[in-house]
Amino acid sequence: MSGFKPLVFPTQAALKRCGVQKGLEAQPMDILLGSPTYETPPPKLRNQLLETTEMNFRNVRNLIWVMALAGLAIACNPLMANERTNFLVILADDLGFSDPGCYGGEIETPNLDALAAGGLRYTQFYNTARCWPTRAAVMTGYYPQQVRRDSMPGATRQYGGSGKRPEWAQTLAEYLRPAGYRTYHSGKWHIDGKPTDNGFDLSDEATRSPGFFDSIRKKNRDPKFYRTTATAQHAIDCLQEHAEEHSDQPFFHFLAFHAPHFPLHALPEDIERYRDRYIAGWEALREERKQRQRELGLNVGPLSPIEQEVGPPYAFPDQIKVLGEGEVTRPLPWEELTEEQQQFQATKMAIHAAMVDRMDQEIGRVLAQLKEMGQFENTWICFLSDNGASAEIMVRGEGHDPSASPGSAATYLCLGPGFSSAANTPFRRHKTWVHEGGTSTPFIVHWPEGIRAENELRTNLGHAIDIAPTVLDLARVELDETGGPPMSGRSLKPSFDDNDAATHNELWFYHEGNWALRQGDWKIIHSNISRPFPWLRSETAANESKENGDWQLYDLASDRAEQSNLADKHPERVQQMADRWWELRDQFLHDSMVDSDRSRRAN
Ligand SMILES: [Ca+2]
Repeated sequence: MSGFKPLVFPTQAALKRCGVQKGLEAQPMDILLGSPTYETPPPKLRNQLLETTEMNFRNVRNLIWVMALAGLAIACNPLMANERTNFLVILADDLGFSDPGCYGGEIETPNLDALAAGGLRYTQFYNTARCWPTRAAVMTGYYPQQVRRDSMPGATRQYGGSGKRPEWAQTLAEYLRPAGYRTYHSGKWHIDGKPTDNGFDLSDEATRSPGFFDSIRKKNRDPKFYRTTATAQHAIDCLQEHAEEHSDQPFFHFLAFHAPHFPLHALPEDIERYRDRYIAGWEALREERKQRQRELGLNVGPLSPIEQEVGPPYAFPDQIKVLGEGEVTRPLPWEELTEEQQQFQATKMAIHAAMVDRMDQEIGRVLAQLKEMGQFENTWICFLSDNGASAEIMVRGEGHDPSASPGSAATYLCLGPGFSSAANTPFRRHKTWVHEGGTSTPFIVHWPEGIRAENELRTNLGHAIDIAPTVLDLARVELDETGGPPMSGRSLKPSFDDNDAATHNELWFYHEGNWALRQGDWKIIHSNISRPFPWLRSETAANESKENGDWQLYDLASDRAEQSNLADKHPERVQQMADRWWELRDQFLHDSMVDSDRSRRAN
């Protein structure tokens, strides 16, 4: 790690603390002009600098005022260092594209909606379709296959959930800590190694339980424990300690909720608020969400038809028997379900909604802490999900007691393919698959100090790999990439104020036999409906070859529902994109084999 340049400049919040409020909007950059202390102003101020320069100071009186204000800013802000941008990356687990209210959901998410209203919502932002690969992407800026955190055809080393990153694949925290940042992690990790061995000062990763409640088998069970609340509380504790003991440093916080991943566990009072909400069924909910997306102007394409033949990606027939007559493994027409099945399915969706609702409430508590610290405006906040909503159905952990209240600690329920289809509205398929339903995520960005736009949509292509380079760009940390390949992600900064700013033109996908490449609006995809033997997946991936590629081609500009296969119409394009998929696979395979001697544990 070398060459990082932490820079220091006054912010509007700093000036407000000094009582300099009036007139600031008109001339904040004048302050910077008058001071030799500051090397690079933040984007909002930089634009105003250009405007001010063109004005060329109409008169000397103006200049004197400017110099005086600059002196005041320095004099009353001795701790300029803590005005460097903070970062809060909030990651949800198995949340569907349309679950938050600001993406069309009926679930109450006022805190996420407020972040969207004060910032940006991206409508073409992607994850990797699965938990651990997305986390690796977020934390390193690389596709997970480059850093051995997901399998790919031809990969013979240990990849996937138990793969160990190459030495050069540092985490964001490992970049930021030597640059002066305090680094915090709260919640789920699912990356190789421990957070505190990978650049984080504090983490609660060790506090595990089989579900969202304390273990029912524990003697001294804490009946009040709820994981989502505990995760947020850890984040708040970290921030409070930061304010008390490290306020001269900026911070990076990775807040990774387990919600709303299975088991569906929620607090009774939260479930109660949604208990009767979903009895009209998944088709009705999809139509409702689609209509709300139209009203929000999201422009994410038509509603894809439900795929009745697509059920859970892994088959556990014996486990499903335990769940009783209410469970169904296919998203059948709602009217064909028995009354018992309808009630059971609607209850599961109510628990899912309650989990999302509670997560939003807890996000609100964390945001309130930031506001109390005076850091809300100066913290770059983003929110996303690690994959689409899940069609999986299984019973793990401490098992399922059919006589227990649904959503309580003794139950083990999963959302399943019916209401997962609704959670992913309007897209096709679910977590694990690389169709739009598996890989599309809400992406909310909020940063009043650096982004002028409020309540705006962004259609720029983006991916979880972009978060690390964006954060490092805003933190002004220069990358030392001598030990490994360049990051695949790109800084999203140009898109903050410009919906036409170039980001990616190309995104690559692979997960468990599901392949895709997006180039502009074109997407090729090749996929399997079901892989009932997940324990074979590494061997299966290693043996997959070009000959297996039965590609479909979609034009996402008009067909984000992935319904009209144009492969026969454009065979040359399919061939060119398939070749490109393999070219990138070759590169990623090469990258993953590169080991370097660079010490990544320098700090
Ligand atoms: Ca997940």
